[in-house]
Amino acid sequence: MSNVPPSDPRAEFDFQPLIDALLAGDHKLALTATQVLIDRGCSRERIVTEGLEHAMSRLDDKCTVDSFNLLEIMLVGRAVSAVVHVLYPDGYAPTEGRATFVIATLEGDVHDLGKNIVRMVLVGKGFRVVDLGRDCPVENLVSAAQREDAVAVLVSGLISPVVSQVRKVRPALSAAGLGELPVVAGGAALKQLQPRALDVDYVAENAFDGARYLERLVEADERS
Ligand code: B12
Repeated sequence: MSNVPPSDPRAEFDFQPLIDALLAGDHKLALTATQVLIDRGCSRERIVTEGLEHAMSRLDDKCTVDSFNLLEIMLVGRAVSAVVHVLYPDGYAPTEGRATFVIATLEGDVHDLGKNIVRMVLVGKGFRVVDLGRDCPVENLVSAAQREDAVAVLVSGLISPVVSQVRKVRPALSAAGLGELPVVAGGAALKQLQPRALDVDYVAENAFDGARYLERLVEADERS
């Protein structure tokens, strides 16, 4: 550890014990390592981006179309979910939020760890988030946006084939009379693309970047 005070965003933390525990799929050890980071003053944001995301990116070669180690990846996924639960426990946020978002991983894509983090970060900021889960048809996303009076629609995408689903969101919203509703995308397969290529308003680098964009959006809406 450096001498920089822990509250300083430049403070140095050792994320390796957390990354190693996650990659070993050892959720108990991962929780211990997370607690050490929290006790030393590390922010949730850095635990997610420098711990969880970093560990998951190292799993690339175990989860390709050719090679696929389901058990190992699921154990890591369970450890990630356990850490997320500690960072954002149930009841962490008010039930009545200041604005509502709907979020989903679209049809054909079953990845949901990133989406779940986005939901918890937004709930933690006091927003109401309606989570439609994974493998969600575009029609369900649009009808939920209408029913819940959402102020933005959020989509998460981890596999390339889901890009074509994302491109259907805006036309489907327009057909339902919600063409002005902002659409925000995120996740490994989508963040490589420009908003225009996906026909969305914003492509987030990570959950926190997306949350900052949405906060600015809601604040501008509240002022007008
Ligand atoms: C874990 C994992 C799985 C798990 C998923 C478990 C789960 N419940 O999610 C399982 C084992 C089920 C799985 C399955 C498959 N997987 Co997989 N998987 C991964 C892996 C290793 C990690 C993904 C992850 O959870 N990352 C951690 C999270 C926290 O990161 P994230 O999702 O990016 O989210 C962060 C940000 O992007 C952001 N974010 C995410 N969404 C959104 C949305 C909004 C609105 C905002 C604001 C922000 C935001 O917030 C998060 C926190 O900051 C990736 C490799 C990788 N590097 O991504 C491959 C990967 C995504 N999988 C891949 C593949 C090929 C598959 C399979 C097709 C394999 C197969 N042979 O069947 C299947 C998919 C089946 C399907 N139809 O969906 C490929 C996709 C390649 C491609 N471009 O298409 C990858 C990239 C691996 C690779 N290098 O080839 N997988």
